[in-house]
Amino acid sequence: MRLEELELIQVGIGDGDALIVIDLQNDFMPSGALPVEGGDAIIGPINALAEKFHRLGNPIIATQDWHPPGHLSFASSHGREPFDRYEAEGIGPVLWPDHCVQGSPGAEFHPGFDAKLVKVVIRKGFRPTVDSYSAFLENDRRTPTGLSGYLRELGVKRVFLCGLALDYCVFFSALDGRSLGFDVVIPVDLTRAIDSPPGRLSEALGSMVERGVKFTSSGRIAGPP
Ligand code: VGL
Ligand code: ZN
Repeated sequence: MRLEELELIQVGIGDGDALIVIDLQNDFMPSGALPVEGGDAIIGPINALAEKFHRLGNPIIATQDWHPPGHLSFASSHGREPFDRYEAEGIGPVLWPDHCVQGSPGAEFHPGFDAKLVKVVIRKGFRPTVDSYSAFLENDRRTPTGLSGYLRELGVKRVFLCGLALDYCVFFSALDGRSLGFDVVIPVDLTRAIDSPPGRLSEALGSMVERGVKFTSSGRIAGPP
């Protein structure tokens, strides 16, 4: 499935909606360690959407990939090359360049991201041997980040997911969000994909559609007057 084939819905922000901004960090920007093409182009439009949520009093949550040095998802930890295929419990399907190392400039939010509107930052991927793509569950598929409990306590029923990368962290967050009982909407123009290994993005889009994830665009989201 291709991005152009997605059905995009019209949607209004209402009670029970939260915005989750995934991994808008320097290392995922075009000049970063794990560059996502066009990753910087979505920052301004994400700020604009966050402003709408903020004005309506709806919560905004951000995630931050936050790895210790020598994390097992790094190719360098295995003497391998970035993007080599590698599958192990909690790691894979490919190995990554060293990225988002705790406290490093690459792990910081892009300076253009308006992080002052964010209520809670969920840091993930800090256990040395387990990766964490999803905002909800680590890659062992068992350990919660605490986000679903937080959202439930706020009365959140539907999450809008944007940020990086569409075929990894946004993808797993979307599927886990569905499994945990949330409606999930992705404004596709506010995301970008890694698409490695090849075909990854189209597979991810197919799985998300199958699981009832809805897609929209920033222009189709009605905000406050
Ligand atoms: C991500 C690969 C490795 C992401 C994080 O944010 O999508 N991808 N770590
Ligand atoms: Zn990572």
